[in-house]
Amino acid sequence: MLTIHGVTRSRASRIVWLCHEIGVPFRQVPVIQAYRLPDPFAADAPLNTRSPAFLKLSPAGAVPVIEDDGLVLSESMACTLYLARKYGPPFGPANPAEDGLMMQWTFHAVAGIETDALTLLFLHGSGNTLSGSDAAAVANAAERLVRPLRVVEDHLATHGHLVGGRFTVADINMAEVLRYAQGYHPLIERFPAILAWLADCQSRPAFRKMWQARLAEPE
Ligand SMILES: N[C@@H](CCC(=O)N[C@@H](CS)C(=O)NCC(=O)O)C(=O)O
Repeated sequence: MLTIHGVTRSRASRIVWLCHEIGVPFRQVPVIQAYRLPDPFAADAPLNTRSPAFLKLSPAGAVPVIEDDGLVLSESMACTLYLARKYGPPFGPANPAEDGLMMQWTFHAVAGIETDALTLLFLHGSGNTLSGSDAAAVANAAERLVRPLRVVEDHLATHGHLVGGRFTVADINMAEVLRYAQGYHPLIERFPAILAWLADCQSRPAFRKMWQARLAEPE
């Protein structure tokens, strides 16, 4: 059976969401991020990204990692694209052209959006009043995000979905990254097609099931 290593309050959420969409059963090992623990090396610390047992599986010390039919795979987007290709349409590619487009949108999310979107989440989303340098970091991240989000906005406004006119792994990968910027209203409200599409994506039963599991985990 497919094993997902990583708590749902991590990028494992993308894989869990996709598995619920496809209907593929999985076992989840709740490896937690070391930085969320007071002492990840304590004898009674839960399995975490600095635990020797986990480092054997993932020398980079990051979740998620999956194991499937003897394959050990890290990098969350590699995991979702692998599973999408393995199980095929409707969530995966029907042909090499769709496969290329699914990779294109996934790389656009990871290379062009994720880092700055995480800055918005961690700094603005903390709810703290921002100091001068943090406020500047948020403003700069938001400014850099305008161009890549405009590309997504224009595509969604005319096509409704990212690939193939249907909901696919590309939507999951992009939606999970855009979720980090979703709470930063001065930016996201400039993109109505993205907002409407995100609402649709996040109202899907498979997303909700993943989200419930995430909320059930300790913060
Ligand atoms: N590019 C990687 C990033 C993996 C990553 O940074 N994971 C975080 C959690 S979402 C992590 O494990 N951090 C724990 C640590 O750095 O110790 C991916 O998409 O899988």
